Amino acid sequence: MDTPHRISTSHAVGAVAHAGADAKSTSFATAKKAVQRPGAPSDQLLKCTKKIILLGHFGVGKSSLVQRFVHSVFSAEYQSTIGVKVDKKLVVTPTHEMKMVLWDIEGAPDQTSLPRSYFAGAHGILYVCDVTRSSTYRDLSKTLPELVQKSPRASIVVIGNKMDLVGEEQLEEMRALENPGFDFLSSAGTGENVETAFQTLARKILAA
Ligand SMILES: Nc1nc2c(ncn2[C@@H]2O[C@H](COP(=O)(O)OP(=O)(O)OP(=O)(O)O)[C@@H](O)[C@H]2O)c(=O)[nH]1
Ligand SMILES: [Mg+2]
Repeated sequence: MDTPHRISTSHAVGAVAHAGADAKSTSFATAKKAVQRPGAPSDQLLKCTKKIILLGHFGVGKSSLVQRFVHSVFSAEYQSTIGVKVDKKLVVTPTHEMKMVLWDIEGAPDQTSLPRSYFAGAHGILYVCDVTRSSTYRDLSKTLPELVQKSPRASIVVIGNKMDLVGEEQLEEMRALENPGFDFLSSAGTGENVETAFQTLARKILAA
């Protein structure tokens, strides 16, 4: 499996696959070719269903990202998730029509404390950090291997969410860093890179 917390060129393909809220994508990866629409007519696309789990500390924006991605809405109100909330969304890639079953899981600073059932059968992990709180990404180099151990077959995308809350200068600094190792910066608030992150995860899963 790809080293999950590094930016790879495969992200660049996913980074521009969907027009929409984040059409002006600012993915970390340098997107060279715009793939605007899937290659095959929808009736020729292979159908699949994949379990995606959203993980990360409390309040980093997991539920907000799901709300933005599935329902195109955002609320500034914080309602902490208890347990897990499941939602669904169809994602179209050039070859597949993927039904993503999204498990929006309660926040936890220590992912190893979560029930094994959350991880069971997961094909993809969206690991969410909050760029305004370093405590949510400080331990990434320890956390990611733990996730791989718990879910060895899952593809992982790491995002630094709430990019709308930090200035451009700070964003540039974060982009230049090897660490913390975000694949994308995103904002559930504005929608920036939300579609991109899920598209990239879909493609990573299909390529695994
Ligand atoms: N400005 C801004 N606020 C955000 C963003 N994403 C989430 N928030 C806010 O952050 C707070 C927490 O968001 P949630 O989506 O509930 O976070 P969560 O990770 O699901 O939290 P838990 O369920 O407790 O783990 C809410 O007040 C959201 O409105 C973002 O991209 N930008
Ligand atoms: Mg939540």
